[in-house]
Amino acid sequence: MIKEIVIATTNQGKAKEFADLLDGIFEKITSLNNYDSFPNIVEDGKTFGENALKKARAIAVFTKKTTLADDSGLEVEALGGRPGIFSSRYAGENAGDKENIKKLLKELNGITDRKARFVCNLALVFPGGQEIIVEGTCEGVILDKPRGGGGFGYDPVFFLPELNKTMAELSPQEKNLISHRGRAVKALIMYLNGQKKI
Ligand code: ITT
Repeated sequence: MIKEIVIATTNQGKAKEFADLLDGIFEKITSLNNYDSFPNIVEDGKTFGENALKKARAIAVFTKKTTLADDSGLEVEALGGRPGIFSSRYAGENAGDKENIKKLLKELNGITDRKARFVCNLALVFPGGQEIIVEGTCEGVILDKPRGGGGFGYDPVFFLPELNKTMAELSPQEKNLISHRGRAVKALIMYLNGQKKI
């Protein structure tokens, strides 16, 4: 079994979720927040999978350690799948979560079809070169104002009708059980355990 894994992210929200999701599976879990410097990776892929693989490959070469990268985002049906791969920079290159949410709500103003889904692609790259990609999704609807203080990103406006809560109103454990990231991690663990071939 793999002992140590580097999560190729600087996003604190993601890093925290991975620390919980992978606890007990790997002995040591670090992220780019543990490194003083690392290569700058331009996310110029056309899909979540391409971007995840690009991040994982670059950081695996840099660290020489097994590396997991997440590329994820929000796809809104009425917006033709936007913001999609541009979710983190939807309102601009240096935009924060609040600005991105504000832009999303403005674009959806007056639109009744609020269906959306979160998508997460994970790329696991081993120092020897083996690569695994898995995907997880989570369906919901976009509210017209934020609710809840948990999670990160678009969580306060992502409503889960079956739970009658936004993603930001779930505990970290509840979010990990049903989220796109939680589902992708489950698929990855199944693959690593040899239960599923890709
Ligand atoms: P890294 O590339 O360093 O991992 P990033 O935040 O730039 O960090 P992405 O390019 O994958 O990562 O963008 C993902 C964005 O999608 C993220 O910034 C959020 O806006 C949104 N997102 C992804 N997962 C989310 C989640 O679980 N809850 C809310 N928003 C999420």
